[in-house]
Amino acid sequence: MPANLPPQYYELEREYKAERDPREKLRLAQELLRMMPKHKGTANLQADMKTKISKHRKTIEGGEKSHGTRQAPAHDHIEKEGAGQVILIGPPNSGKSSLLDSLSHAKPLVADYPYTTREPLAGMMQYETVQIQLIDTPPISTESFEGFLSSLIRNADRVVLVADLSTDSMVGDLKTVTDLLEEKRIILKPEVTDDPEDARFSYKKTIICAHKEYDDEDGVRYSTLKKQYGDFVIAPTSILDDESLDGFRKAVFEALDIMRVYTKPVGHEADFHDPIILLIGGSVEQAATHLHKDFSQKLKFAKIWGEGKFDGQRVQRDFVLSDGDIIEFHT
Ligand SMILES: Nc1nc2c(ncn2[C@@H]2O[C@H](COP(=O)(O)OP(=O)(O)OP(=O)(O)O)[C@@H](O)[C@H]2O)c(=O)[nH]1
Ligand SMILES: [Mg+2]
Repeated sequence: MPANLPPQYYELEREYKAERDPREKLRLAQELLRMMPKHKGTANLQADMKTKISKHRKTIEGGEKSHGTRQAPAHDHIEKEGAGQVILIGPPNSGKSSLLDSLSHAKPLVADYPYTTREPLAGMMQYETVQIQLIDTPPISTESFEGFLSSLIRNADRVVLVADLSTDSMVGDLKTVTDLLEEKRIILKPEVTDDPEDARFSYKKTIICAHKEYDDEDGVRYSTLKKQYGDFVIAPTSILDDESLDGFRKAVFEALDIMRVYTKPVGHEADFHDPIILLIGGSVEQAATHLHKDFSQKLKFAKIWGEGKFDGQRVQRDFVLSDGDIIEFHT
């Protein structure tokens, strides 16, 4: 029985064979298996690919666990922390490290020459009551594209593309970044859906940071950016302007499409320090499950305080919550 594989399969298989990064190789192998039509004619191929997937997994785990020998730290994966992981990417010298420096306690190297950052660095950014993880990265240009960047970007919840408003090469530099990402099958989009247009690509929800805004005399470059990237959320920033940095925090939070729900034990005040983070549209049941799986089963009803509700309004488990709601569970 012929395998009857689609042409995209062979295209992806070529990329798979050429790929050197083990995580990316694993991802491509999984994608190839997914693309394979599932019938008798592909049974051997399927088995073969499953073995390869298992081998790639072992290589990655082996690399992570290997002790005794000193290994370079793996840069292609950063453990997620906080309410979301957001990666700062962009052309050389655009101000990615300065942003992380101004928005977190991390201490990245900042310098007035390009190619300063060689390794990714994470820091936590506070936005009101939540912590969001930011990752600073090495620059992307025709001269340099670190192999680990693709995995880091794919794994992040959101992307911030940092545009440098102090330079005339802004538009060209950004295009270089998006072109190089496309070669790695990563597409930056203002909005993404659960249903990818083309399964071979990774579509990443992105906002644009219009950085060094004070160096854009008469706002010409900002207008150009607006024209070229009008569908994206654009946050103008400068490390010299705290208000602009607050605007950036808010834009990043909103881009994550998450909300905060505060819990209130019966007879006590609400706890505003450690909100439950849910995706927008989350229900009372999801909030309960977030606390504990069993807890949701025991739940009889909840009382809610928040905008557009009566204080202490009694609601059922399928009630959809909003950002900032206070919830009191009754079991
Ligand atoms: N005027 C102005 N300069 C800034 C701003 N933010 C950063 N810079 C300067 O821009 C230069 C580059 O900053 P970095 O933060 O090192 O830039 P980067 O994007 O991390 O650079 P690479 O790691 O080399 O890609 C430094 O001289 C910073 O002081 C800003 O808001 N306004
Ligand atoms: Mg840097």
